[in-house]
Amino acid sequence: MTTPTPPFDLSHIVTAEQVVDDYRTAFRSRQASLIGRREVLSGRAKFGIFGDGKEAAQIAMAHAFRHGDFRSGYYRDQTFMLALGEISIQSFFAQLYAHTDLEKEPATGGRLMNAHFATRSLNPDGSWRDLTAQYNSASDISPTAAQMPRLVGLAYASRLYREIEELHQFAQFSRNGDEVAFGTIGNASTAEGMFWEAVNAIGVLGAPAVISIWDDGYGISVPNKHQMVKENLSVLLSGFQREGGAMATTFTR
Ligand SMILES: Cc1ncc(C[n+]2csc(CCOP(=O)(O)OP(=O)(O)O)c2C)c(N)n1
Ligand SMILES: [Mg+2]
Repeated sequence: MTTPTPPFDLSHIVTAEQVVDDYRTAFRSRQASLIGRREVLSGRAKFGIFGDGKEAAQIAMAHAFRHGDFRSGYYRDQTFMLALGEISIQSFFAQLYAHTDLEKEPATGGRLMNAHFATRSLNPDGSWRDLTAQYNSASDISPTAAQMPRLVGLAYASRLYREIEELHQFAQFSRNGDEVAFGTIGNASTAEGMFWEAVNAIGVLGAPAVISIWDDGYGISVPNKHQMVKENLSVLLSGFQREGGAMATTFTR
């Protein structure tokens, strides 16, 4: 039996085991979406919102995310959180059923709607955890786009940790600024002013952030054409691109 030769040998980048593992995560996440939606529509859970359709992009994002990095995102990020191991299928459904036991639903103890993610920065005794040794997610909040100003703050903090020597003593918060803040937002929410202010501020400040827009063409039932001047967000954002490598502020990593 001969082994078929692939057109590109990617084995130095990704192993077959990793591909299968990623597929398993995506498949489990999709099933959680389908089963969760059924639970809501049949009245067994009060409200639900799910992340189907974004599995592949979020698995790729999880591969780039490192310990010490921060997420400031919204309710579509279940696959990303699953891929990081920061939620489980069990805790995802515990949140859907508003389970108040923090052991079962560690993000919010059933206080928030489902798919509102968060990691803990404090130990039970109130002391700080070492945030550089864990994946961090700020706590999701309900107003759409409200995660964006916080993304600016998280990213700008890393830049300050790079440049201000006195901050280096706080080694449990930052590895001398060598982190990235990852933001996620829905297409319709980019119609809000906070989004554009955040994109502009991140560029001006030279703050290390990555923004992913999950564009499904709709905000609830309203199509993009009723919310955005141009339906293609990449076209709208292209004006922010750096020209000739010039930035308002420069820094070195
Ligand atoms: C400030 C604010 N206005 C309205 C809402 C109600 N709301 C919740 S989700 C949503 C649609 C968001 O659409 P989009 O940003 O495209 O995200 P998607 O759910 O499509 O991924 C709206 C209007 C809200 N949560 N906050
Ligand atoms: Mg949308």
